[in-house]
Formats: sequence, structure tokens, C-alpha cells
Amino acid sequence: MASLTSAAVTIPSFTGLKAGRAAVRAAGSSAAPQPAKAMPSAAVCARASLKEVGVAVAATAASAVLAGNALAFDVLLGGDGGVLAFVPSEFSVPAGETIVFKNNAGFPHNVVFDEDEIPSGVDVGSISMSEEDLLNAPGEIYKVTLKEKGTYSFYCAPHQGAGMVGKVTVN
Ligand SMILES: [Cu+2]
Repeated sequence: MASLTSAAVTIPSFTGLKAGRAAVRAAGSSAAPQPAKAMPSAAVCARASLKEVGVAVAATAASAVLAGNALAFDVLLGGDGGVLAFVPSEFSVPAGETIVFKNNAGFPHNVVFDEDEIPSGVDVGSISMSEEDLLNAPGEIYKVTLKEKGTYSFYCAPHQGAGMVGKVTVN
């Protein structure tokens, strides 16, 4: 469900970006000194950008198949050297992109958002694991999708004292 939603949100906005760029190019060519040439070259631009969009959508689909998730941001729980940390511990994601926390080393871990350090109006219970829930096995994941823009702080309950804390900015 989560990956479907993410794809549905992402692909139209990406296409929109391309269309916006094509519009700028078309406007540029119609401002050219010879209006007779403006029409054909604008048409060529439009055709070329349609091709680009096709390629972009195909590339997105291919990476979705490879990753199993259209657009996701991966965070490791525990560094490869055994350090008790989120890797990376500070990052940004677009609103609606799924964040995938993956058990890597030094588990058990979990992901608990700090109710005092999330955007107002966001229900902390809907985005957090409970303090008691733990990811025990290698490769186990916790996924969350943040829709409200702002800064969110989170921590791993077992390792908060060891500095396993993180911050994500949703924009
Ligand atoms: Cu931990």
C-alpha cells in the first residue's frame, strides 16, 4: 500500500516538472526573431520532451522493480562497524516519501518519534513504533511515511542514552 501511494504521488509531479521545462523551452523559441521558424522548432521541442518523459517514466518503473519500492529513503539501524547510530542520522525527504529503517548491526533497535519534536498536529502514535517494540532480526525493517512538512526528531529506545538519535526534515 505504502509504495503504491508513493508512486502515485511521485510520478505525476515528476512529469509535471518535465512539462514545465518543456513549456519554458517552447516560450524561448517563440520569442526568436524569426516567427516563421518558431512553430516548427517548438513542435520539435515538444516531441523531444515527450520522449524524455517516456524515458523518465520507464527509468522510474525499472528502479521500482529493482528496489521493490518506487521512492524510498533508506536508513540503517546501526553502523557497519557496530556503532549504535542511525545511518544517516540527519537527512531530508520530500513529503510523502517512505522512509525505510533497516536493522543492520547492534540490534535490537526501534524507531520512536519524540512527541515534543514533531510538527504540531501530527499524531506521534501513528508514526512511531512503541518503546517496547523491537526489531530483533537482521534486515528487519520499519517503514514510515511522513506527510506533514517540518522537522521530526526520533530515537532508538534501547540506545537513546548511547546517542542513537536522529532528525529528519520533511519538505
Ligand atoms: Cu538502537
